[in-house]
Amino acid sequence: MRQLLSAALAAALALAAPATRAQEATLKLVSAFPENSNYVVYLLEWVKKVNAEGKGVLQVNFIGGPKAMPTFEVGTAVKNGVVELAMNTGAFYTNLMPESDALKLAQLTAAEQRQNGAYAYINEVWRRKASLVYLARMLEHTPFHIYLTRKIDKPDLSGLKIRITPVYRDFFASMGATLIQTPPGEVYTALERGVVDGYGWPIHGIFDLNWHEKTKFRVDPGFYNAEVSIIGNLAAYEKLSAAQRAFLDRQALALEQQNDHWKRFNEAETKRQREAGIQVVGFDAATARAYQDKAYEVGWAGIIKAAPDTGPQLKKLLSK
Ligand code: 173
Repeated sequence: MRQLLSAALAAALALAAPATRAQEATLKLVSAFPENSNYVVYLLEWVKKVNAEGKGVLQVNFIGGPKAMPTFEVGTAVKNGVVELAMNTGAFYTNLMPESDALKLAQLTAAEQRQNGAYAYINEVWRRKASLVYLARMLEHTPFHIYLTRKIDKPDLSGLKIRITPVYRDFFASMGATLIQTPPGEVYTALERGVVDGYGWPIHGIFDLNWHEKTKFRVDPGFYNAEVSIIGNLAAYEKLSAAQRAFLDRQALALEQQNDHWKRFNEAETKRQREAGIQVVGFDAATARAYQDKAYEVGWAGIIKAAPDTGPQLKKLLSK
């Protein structure tokens, strides 16, 4: 009798246990941006929603940010399947494929990119070159700016040491800056020690890591279209069941469809900078126009030089 019971129990477990386990997939997620950035706060809201709606189907396990995995290593970790998902930006994984940094040059919204074939092309290139799936753009409607500890009166950065990532390299070099690359987590220390006289960053987020304490000026206008996206490991994505993949695609799309959030946040952050005493350095209309044109001109030239095979098509699909 005891034997019979345990055989029945074993059979029941063999049927039930693997079935429930196979139904629910868990994907590890890391952030290339600091743990205390507004991007992570925003991301964790999404993770909470995904896990509530994905019970029995798919769960996302947030591992951490640069404390768990250095910013510039996240792309490789996703490519190799060490983690399945990341919140990342193209500038942080140009080691895998230089054209990842082209997403900042988009003049179309993420929704328009899904309609005109840009999203499909990005996915084709990301898969082929880096074994990545490009799931959703979670940041847009957001320009980058130059922030400074010293004033300038024309678009000339000669004699200034400026913190960069690949986002700003060609543009700031064209204005004569001395370039110092750091991940976001090292900007405060670089400012504090006088290693840099300024930095590139979006219109929002300078309060997250207290950079406002060291920032005296913001240069207007802004330039480009800051990009943060959810990328995934291709093999892990393909291993999901059709239902799990559809669920993940749907959750990623829903995140992308919330991007008007950034318009409101950017307005609030601009106001907060003003209230914190950060002064705006502006140019006359013609100079401002030339400044922005130059940003795109050298930006695309850099992409096309580094990726002559895909750069021209990306430019065609992402430009107005
Ligand atoms: O670190 C950076 O300045 C950077 O490249 C970036 C990209 C997207 C959003 C915020 C920062």
